[in-house]
Amino acid sequence: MERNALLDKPVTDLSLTPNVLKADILRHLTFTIGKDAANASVYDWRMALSFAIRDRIVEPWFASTRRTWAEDHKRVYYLSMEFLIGRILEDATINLGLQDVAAAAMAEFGQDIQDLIEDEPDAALGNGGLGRLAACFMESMATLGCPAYGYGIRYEHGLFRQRFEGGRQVETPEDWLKQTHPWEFARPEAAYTIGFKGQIETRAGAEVWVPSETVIAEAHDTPVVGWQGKWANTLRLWSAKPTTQFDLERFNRGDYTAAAEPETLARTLARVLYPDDTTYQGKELRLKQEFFLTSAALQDIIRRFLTSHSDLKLLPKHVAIQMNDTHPAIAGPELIRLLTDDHGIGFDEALTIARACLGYTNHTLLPEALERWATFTFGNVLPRHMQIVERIDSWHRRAYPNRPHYVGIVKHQEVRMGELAFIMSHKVNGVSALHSDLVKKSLFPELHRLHPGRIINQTNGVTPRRWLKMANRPLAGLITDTIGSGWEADLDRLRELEPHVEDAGFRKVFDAAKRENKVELANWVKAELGVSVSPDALFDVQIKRIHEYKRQLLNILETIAHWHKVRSDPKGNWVPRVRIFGGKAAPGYAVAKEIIRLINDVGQVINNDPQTGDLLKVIYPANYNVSMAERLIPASDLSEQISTAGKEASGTGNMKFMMNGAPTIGTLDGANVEILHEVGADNFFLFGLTADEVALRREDPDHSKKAIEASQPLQDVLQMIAEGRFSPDEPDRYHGLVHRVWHHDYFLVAADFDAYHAAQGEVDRAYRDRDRWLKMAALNTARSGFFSSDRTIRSYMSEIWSVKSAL
Ligand code: 26V
Repeated sequence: MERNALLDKPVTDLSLTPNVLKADILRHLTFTIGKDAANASVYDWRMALSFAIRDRIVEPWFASTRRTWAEDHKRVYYLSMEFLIGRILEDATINLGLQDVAAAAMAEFGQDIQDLIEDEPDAALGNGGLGRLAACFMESMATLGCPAYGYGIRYEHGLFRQRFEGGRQVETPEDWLKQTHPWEFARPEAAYTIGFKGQIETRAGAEVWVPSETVIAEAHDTPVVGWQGKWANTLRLWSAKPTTQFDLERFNRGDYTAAAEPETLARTLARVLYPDDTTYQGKELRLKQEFFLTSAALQDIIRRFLTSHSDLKLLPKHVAIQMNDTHPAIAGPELIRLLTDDHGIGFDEALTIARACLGYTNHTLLPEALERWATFTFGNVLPRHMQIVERIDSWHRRAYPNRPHYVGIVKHQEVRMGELAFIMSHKVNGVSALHSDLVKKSLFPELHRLHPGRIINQTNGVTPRRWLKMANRPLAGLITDTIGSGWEADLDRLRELEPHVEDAGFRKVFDAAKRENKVELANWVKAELGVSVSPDALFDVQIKRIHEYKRQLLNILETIAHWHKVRSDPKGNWVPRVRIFGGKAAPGYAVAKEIIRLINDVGQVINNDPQTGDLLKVIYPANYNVSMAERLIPASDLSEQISTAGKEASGTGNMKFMMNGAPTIGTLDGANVEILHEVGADNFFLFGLTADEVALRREDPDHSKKAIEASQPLQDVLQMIAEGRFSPDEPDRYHGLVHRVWHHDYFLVAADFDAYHAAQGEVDRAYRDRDRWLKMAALNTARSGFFSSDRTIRSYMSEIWSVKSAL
């Protein structure tokens, strides 16, 4: 298509000098914030800078939207209950290429831009991997010029804040919207009514849903700008408003609580992010949140489609909808409902249209995290959808007469959201090679047989703009000095570093870059925790949600074994280590909380042991979040990815460490398998049972007892914990925990202990050989190109969405 030159012409000039930007900042400080430079606080300056930067995004944003309309591009709609964005200011500034100009402008106002950057609270609208992946995908879609909208919920409170009291996790509400959030635009005109409960009535032969509760979903748009500002997409988050402000009639009748019901529902709906990604609980409010997001998104999608088209049969040609896990899986029935009940299309045709639009990504195999709703709850909250789900299920049963009787969407009075999402999608994907294989073999074996080719793999990735360019300036600078610029959007080019790895001069600078990050982290640890750590020590880091399957317990047990060994020979040639932990436990997950307490208790003892001193420290800063990851990962020497094989769907932190030159100690799980493949066995510390061996080992009811009896170091460690060495004020604090390792060790901590201990010994040996270590570290960076989320998104675009770049 011929490009209209006007579309590409920016209204304002993006090429900026510090003086132009300075004028803009001052204008915003004065007229938007209403402050005088003489008494502006860091917050005021951050607001002024953020608005000045935001102005620069609006241009590519409008241009992108105009071009999408003018060229009638197919659009991607990414539906996700979580977007774990983190801070926005620095990311946007870097993608616009304004970091130096902005720093210079702020310096002239006497402000250190770093202070402003760190003043911004994280947008923490997610729990962990799944939400952070959605944020990386948004950035990559913008970078690649893939016309896309992210749809989510504008939670008033993001993931809780974590504190430690006596080593125990204490949660407090997160409050990111207390201050002005300068990145969004409220769109009160983009509002939809969302219904719940009520009855189905038959009117003129047609079924009509008459909800008894309603709320309004109101849009808030955040532009997401890609690398070099060439394209920008929209993250549209919905907040809830009451349909009727107040029911005066009911109030006058004395029914005060009922009068306030619409307001109460609206106030609770988007109030808080569910913080438990471990165990699924059939909570009605969660189902309402899921429907709220999904219905608002689908109404918005159809409205936009009908602005320029009239035949809804053509929807799949113009619209691709991705369901991020089953959380928005109500999209299948809701799309059918809108097409049939509101637009008069027949059921079979509506089902065909819906399935051609929808794709489903599975992110977990853990049975306890799989969503299924009691038909009672589901039918009560969404009575019309219950009918449609049953109709989909019986259609599928008839269409596939070979379907075994035990397979289906509605079974044992439950609606299984995985099966629903599968049947309503044209493509189902796992998030790493191993995981996708297990999705076929163990999660949906029968559906896979009935629909061969529907399940595909899309190995996760992370955005190198945030996780390398922004988070690790020293290394990013070295990369650009060595291979030139352009790698940021073409990460396979990091391979060009490989020949330099043999160059001692290059290794020296690589080492210096890592050290600079480590010194900075050491200073931060001192300031935050009051613990001194040496930047010459090996920084060994495990940061992720606390889960039994991720095995932070294995890590801390091995830490104790190591401590025990060092104490027995304090003059030995030990590699000094700092074992760093970070992560939150779901508030109701007692076992995970016990592990947190143990790590902190062990840290107390080890960090105050004069015999081991600088040789071993245990550091666990509270409230791990995206910003903390950006600080820790570039300063890491060793990446801990030690989940029980078969349990971690992919992992994405593992990729960030690799990019930042930290070799992995890990099991053959999730994307570790592909990291090992890319980096080579010489540059990866592999240990532990494979997924198949795990399954076999579990058949022996005494596997943990046998493993412990065969391992003196593990016996000693468990003995020390059981005796109260780390809880002298309450010696039996960990009796339960020790008992579980002996007798109920589902995640095979004991079975993998010796192999992990040995692999840690390998790490020490490799670290002592400076040249060997630096080569390993640099090769990890050089071979990490595959893990750019640009590669992942290109693959979704061609294999699932059939969307072309608009650039
Ligand atoms: C589950 C649930 C259950 C219902 C209540 C709310 C809720 C919220 C979150 C989740 C977790 C979904 C699974 C998840 O986060 N999976 C992670 O996805 C990452 C991105 O694909 C992947 O790297 C991690 O290995 C995987 O654990």
